[in-house]
Amino acid sequence: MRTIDRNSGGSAVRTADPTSIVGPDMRSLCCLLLCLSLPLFFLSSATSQDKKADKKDTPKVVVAVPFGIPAGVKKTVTVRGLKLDTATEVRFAEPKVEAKISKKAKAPPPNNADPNKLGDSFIEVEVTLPPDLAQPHLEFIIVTPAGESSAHRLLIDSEPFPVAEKEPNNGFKQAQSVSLPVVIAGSIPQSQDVDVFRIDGQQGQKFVAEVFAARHGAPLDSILTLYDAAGQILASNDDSDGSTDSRLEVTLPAAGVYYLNLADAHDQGGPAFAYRLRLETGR
Ligand SMILES: [Ca+2]
Ligand SMILES: [Ca+2]
Repeated sequence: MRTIDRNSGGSAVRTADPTSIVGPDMRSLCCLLLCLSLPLFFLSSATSQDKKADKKDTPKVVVAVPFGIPAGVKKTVTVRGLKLDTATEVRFAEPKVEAKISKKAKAPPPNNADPNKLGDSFIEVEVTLPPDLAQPHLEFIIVTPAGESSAHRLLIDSEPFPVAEKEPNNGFKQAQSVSLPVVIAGSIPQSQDVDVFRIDGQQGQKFVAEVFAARHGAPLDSILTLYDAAGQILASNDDSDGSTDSRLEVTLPAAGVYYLNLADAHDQGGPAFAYRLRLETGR
């Protein structure tokens, strides 16, 4: 005999048999729920497998060079990464950005290098940022038939604009003279390249040099070395603050000429080995 439990709002069915808490209706309900949940389980399993397959084929951005461009003028940005040769669109979070893919190709890394660090393909994109942007950076994704990449950051350069590194600058005699403060945009395009910058310092002046490369996805593992005019090493730094990017800070011992050398710690180089080098003085 079944009674309606009115205390529970009349919706629950309870059997009169005190040894059984599941009556025939409840068993039917359990069967129904099981039948409904099994297809859901397989559907969910299939969906996660699809996601795994998607993840393997979805594009990935490693680095975009240059790291930043000014607003209001058309610039070419080269994006290296995985599966980019099938890219159909570069989509910015800001809808007023114009971005057109002008070239795409496979480009396997040399000497069996890790494609996750150097990419296996690239695209060239003609990008025009609207002139009235106030933020310091924008994010974009790459779209291919297999999916979308994660967001990657493109800096919006404003005045004073970064100074371009000028070759040849491979030793003290060829050092590129720069005035402080400055941000230098450069690269280590082939193995064993070094970039040397010449600065004028004051006695007791604090000098800070910081590389931004790995933090933008570049495979460059920078190392900075500061020399005095006589070629003696004053300071050196490979990795700083949990990154392979370098930073050194030194109080200059005398007024005069100093040379700062930037190189790859493993003497590697390539088109993606871009960097920005910020040089500042303080008290
Ligand atoms: Ca050089
Ligand atoms: Ca380093």
